[in-house]
Amino acid sequence: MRGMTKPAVLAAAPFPPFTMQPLEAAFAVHRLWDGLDDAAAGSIRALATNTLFGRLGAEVMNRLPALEIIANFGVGYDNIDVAAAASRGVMVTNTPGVLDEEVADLTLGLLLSTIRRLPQAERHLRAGLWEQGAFPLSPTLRGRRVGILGLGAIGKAVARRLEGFGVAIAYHGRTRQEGVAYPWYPTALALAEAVDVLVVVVPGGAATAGLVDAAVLRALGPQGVLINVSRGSVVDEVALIAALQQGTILAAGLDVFTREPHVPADLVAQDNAVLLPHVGSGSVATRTAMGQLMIDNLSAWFATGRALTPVAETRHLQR
Ligand code: NAP
Ligand code: 8YV
Repeated sequence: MRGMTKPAVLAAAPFPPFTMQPLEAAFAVHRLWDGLDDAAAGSIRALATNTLFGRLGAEVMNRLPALEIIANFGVGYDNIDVAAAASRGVMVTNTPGVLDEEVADLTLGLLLSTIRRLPQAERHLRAGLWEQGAFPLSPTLRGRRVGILGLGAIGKAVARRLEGFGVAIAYHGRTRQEGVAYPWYPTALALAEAVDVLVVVVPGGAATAGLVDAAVLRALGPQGVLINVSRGSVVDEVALIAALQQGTILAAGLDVFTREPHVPADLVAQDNAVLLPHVGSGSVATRTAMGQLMIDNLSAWFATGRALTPVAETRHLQR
């Protein structure tokens, strides 16, 4: 781009240095958290944002009359009002493909930690309690039936791993998938009735809000284990806390919460919950790949008018 003006990009969130540096090398980057005057706002052609940054709605887009593209650092884009973007002709991109295996690894780690009570066992040792007695025997993954709620890119990577663990697999999505041999259930409730582990990997947003409710938790049953790596909004957190307190289900492993980074004290107090601070994709290698794909989407857009990984709702805006 020597001799050419670099496109103005607004960073809505502070990205890690391994993303910020190449972003600033390629574009004229403005930082939203430093404030944005009207002249700068008028020059912004792209917005780079982060799944964890918070809701990016019409009010922000309205301030940016030259906005062409919003590039998300993350595959889930429930943080972006895509309808508002599409109605303004603004392209939206996300980061599919580069994080599936990492998130699936974490999901299996969380599942095993939750059922075999690994964090609790480690706390037992560190507290010097082993000298006083063995850690209590745990429940088992053996003989369980695992339901995957959302058999998409990450859900399939989870299923591939579960096959190696020799457990039965079933799934629910809005449609039965051609060429998938696992039993399909038409509702989340029907899936929960058929399994005793539910792994939640659907996208967040209005369509899935509260999909795992008190009835689904009841159907999972007293030996049931809930694993959520999708979005906190998918699970009714109040109903989940009650289910953990009352033994309606056995245990839960959660990487995501309704109001991150806040985690309700009643959830933290539960010994039958394993809680992680949204680290599914959180390795240096995978976050670097996500940042690079976000930047590559912007570069491709400015060079060719076509994004690399547009979200479905704005795919028609490819030039
Ligand atoms: P994906 O490939 O789009 O798969 C999503 C799956 O969910 C599809 O199989 C889809 O099947 C199903 N689904 C969508 N809407 C549904 C609904 N209303 N009811 C039931 N099923 C529905 O997405 P992905 O790449 O696997 O990512 C899934 C989500 O994981 C992301 O959106 C994000 O929220 C989350 N995530 C979390 C982390 C983390 O760090 N914890 C990291 C990455 C992603 P149908 O179309 O047949 O319904
Ligand atoms: C990250 C995610 O936590 O991709 C997603 O949807 O939730 C995660 O990969 C996030 O994007 C990092 O900010």
